[in-house]
Amino acid sequence: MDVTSATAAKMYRDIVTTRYLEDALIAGISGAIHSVMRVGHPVTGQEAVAAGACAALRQDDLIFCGHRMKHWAIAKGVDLGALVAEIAGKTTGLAGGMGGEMHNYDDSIGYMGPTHMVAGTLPVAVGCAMALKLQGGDNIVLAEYSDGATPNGVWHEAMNLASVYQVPVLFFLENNQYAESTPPIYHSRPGNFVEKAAGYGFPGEKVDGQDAFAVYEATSKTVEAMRRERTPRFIEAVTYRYYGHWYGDRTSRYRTAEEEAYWRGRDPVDLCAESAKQRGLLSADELEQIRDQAKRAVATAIEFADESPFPDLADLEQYVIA
Ligand SMILES: Cc1ncc(C[n+]2csc(CCOP(=O)(O)OP(=O)(O)O)c2C)c(N)n1
Ligand SMILES: [Mg+2]
Repeated sequence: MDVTSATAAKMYRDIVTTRYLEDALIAGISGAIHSVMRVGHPVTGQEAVAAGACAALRQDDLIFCGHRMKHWAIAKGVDLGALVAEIAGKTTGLAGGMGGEMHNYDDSIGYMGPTHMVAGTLPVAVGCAMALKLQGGDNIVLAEYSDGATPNGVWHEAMNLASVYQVPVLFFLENNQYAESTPPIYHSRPGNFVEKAAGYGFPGEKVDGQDAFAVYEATSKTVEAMRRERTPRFIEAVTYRYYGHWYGDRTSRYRTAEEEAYWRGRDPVDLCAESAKQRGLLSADELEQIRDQAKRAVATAIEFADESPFPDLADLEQYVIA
């Protein structure tokens, strides 16, 4: 499949933007933001999964994601300032500062967001896919989740319903190989997720989640078929979470230094840059330009969030509906 320079540039921009934003959040360069987001979930190491998948989508395709969400939000095209402001609990955030990292969306670009409940978005994604099928267009729903979602009852129900109704939902497993400190071997048999999805009648494949081009190519092919056939599909992208489950988690309690070093040696930023150069799509200068722009965009977004106000105490009941 031919990849254009514009697609390569978008993937690289999304990957480095996510990396710089996460680096900044982890370093706590912003006091206001850092004080609020300590409970958050770092996405570093997993950037190419979202960048590759979203590059294969259109704006009118919908995505749902799990709690580890920043790379998905960025790759689907949310306003970076509004994303950071939401993480910081500011009124200018995607959800007015009321939702934080785990409750936010921007339906104008098809970013339907996460929830805090593992696997919680999956039945909603199936319902949306059903609506899209009834509306008669060719857009699709991508429902991202990680390995820890697969033993949940609601995952099985959602897979089953999508299969029974044959709706255009792409179950997209971002296998970062841990649910908190638990690897899949302890919670999921068989360990082969493609086989597991096939049990529900989903055609699927496994891709290298560190390689944005591989993810893009697999997702493009899959989505193309879904646009024609209006049926469910499955993709597993294998990736790795560089940091702990949350910012304060110490991975040395459950992972080896050798394992971490192996995965850091397959860094999605470097792999994307190398592929883009080797394929003749982006020059070293162009890659550097993209990195500079991304650094500036992250700095501007953080400044915007820092300067934005927190909600008033009086706003507390505004969104309470029961
Ligand atoms: C239904 C439910 N059960 C348990 C939790 C607590 N919890 C939060 S994140 C998490 C691990 C999820 O692992 P995975 O789905 O692999 O996502 P990852 O953190 O790797 O992105 C758990 C058990 C929860 N939020 N929701
Ligand atoms: Mg996981």
